[in-house]
Amino acid sequence: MRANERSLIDVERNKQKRQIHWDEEIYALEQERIFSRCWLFLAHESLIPNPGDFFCTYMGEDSAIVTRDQNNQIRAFINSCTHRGARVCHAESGHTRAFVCPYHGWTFGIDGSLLSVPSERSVYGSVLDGQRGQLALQPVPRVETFAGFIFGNFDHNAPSLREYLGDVAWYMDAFTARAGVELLGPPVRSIINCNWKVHSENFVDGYHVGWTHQPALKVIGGPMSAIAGNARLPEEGGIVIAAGYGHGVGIIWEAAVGLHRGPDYYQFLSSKRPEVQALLGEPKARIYASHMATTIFPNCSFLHGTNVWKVWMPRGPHRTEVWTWAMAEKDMPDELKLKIQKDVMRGFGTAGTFESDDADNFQSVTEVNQGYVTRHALMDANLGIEKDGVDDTFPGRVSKHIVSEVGVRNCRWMADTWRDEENVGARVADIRCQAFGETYMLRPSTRRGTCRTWKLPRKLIWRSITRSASSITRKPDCSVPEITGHGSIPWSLRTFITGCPS
Ligand code: UNU
Ligand code: FES
Ligand code: FE
Repeated sequence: MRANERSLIDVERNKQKRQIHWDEEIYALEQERIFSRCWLFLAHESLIPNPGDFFCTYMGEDSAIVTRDQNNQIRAFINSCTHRGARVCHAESGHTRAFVCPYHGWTFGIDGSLLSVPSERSVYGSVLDGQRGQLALQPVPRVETFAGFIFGNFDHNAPSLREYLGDVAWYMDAFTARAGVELLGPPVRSIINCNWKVHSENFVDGYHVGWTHQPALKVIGGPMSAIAGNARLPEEGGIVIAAGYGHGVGIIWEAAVGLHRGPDYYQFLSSKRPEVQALLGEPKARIYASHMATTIFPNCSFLHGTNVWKVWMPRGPHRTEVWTWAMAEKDMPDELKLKIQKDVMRGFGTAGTFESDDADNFQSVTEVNQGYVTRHALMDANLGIEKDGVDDTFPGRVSKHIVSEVGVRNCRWMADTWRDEENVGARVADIRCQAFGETYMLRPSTRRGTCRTWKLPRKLIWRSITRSASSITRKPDCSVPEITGHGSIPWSLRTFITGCPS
């Protein structure tokens, strides 16, 4: 396939070929060029609080183990034995002194080092002596954290996590900088029959919220119900931000508590807002009281206010595994954390109200492309194009309207990766630096109100929209119960959430 940027993305008219949601070849390129060199969310420090704790996840389709070693250092490895390649750790998470490979018993330390090889002297003699280092579990070369969120990157030359997060970090301060946050685990897991991009894009799509979730919004009531059916989409109701490297943020002002019932979350936020104001100033204090939907490209999204943290894991072009945690501020009372956990699972767990609405759309915009003619047609991402601009206070390319596809138009990352195809023969590292360099330079430096970005050609990648039923399939091998009990979640609630018989 010619993964030709021009043939897949019309940057002048903000159109994208629907093939990007269907074709195997594009998916293979995404694994190579996006998931093997972008920063990928792995875990949160709160999920592995003690030395010896580990959490298993995926980076693209690569199985990975995140650990806290004996020196309290966070590390990540490929979850595959350096002997014959078997999966070393089969648990989802837990606490251990070592990982013993089930195949032949090679044993690795919590820091990835090769600790022992059964019958080594008699079967290997001294052959392995010089290769101990090489035979450690393959490390993920870059592991960095922001606000306790652990990210990994396979690319030695990638910019720092902080630089990669860019303006998203500025927005995340609003709820992470005061007391810090934690993820309440274990996550619920499901598989949705859709392309992974549909998810990450949907979380910067405020347009669907009122329409797709109309019934749920009406049932729940509260400030967010004003947008039910998109009956009112007041211009001053929010802003949408393209935040560099493909990230996007959507804010609905003063609506943080929108999807929670009862007064306790509202009371908590109100009582802490002055602290946020004193620490970070008014713009971030206002964000703290607002609802904020964000995608950190390419594999995670969160909802501040609704307390949702999700990771998207590609499982082939037409399938995505989704893990959902509740996110809480560390100093919330336990009862509030439990309430948040219930609210999150009711709305965004496997069988959640919002989740079901969304999953129907996700599946639909993927599977409709099975049709040959459909697949070669276009999607449109022009919503809000006339309002793309800058703001003196809020960084990024800001659309001053409650809904906009500015975050979708911003996703030029994949355009860069596709362009690489035309540089075949150049060293991979050069290609990658070029892509990063260009993306980075095109990021607006808007904090001082200067922005050239919107004069540049608008690059765009994807877009999604609309619905059908029963598109969530429970992961067949449903989650094994936690043994070490990292999460504060009681077993009965976990059973309710996952639907796993105990
Ligand atoms: O963008 C979203 N996914 C979202 C925004 C969901 C609920 C409320 C607001
Ligand atoms: Fe792990 Fe052989 S594959 S010990
Ligand atoms: Fe939604």
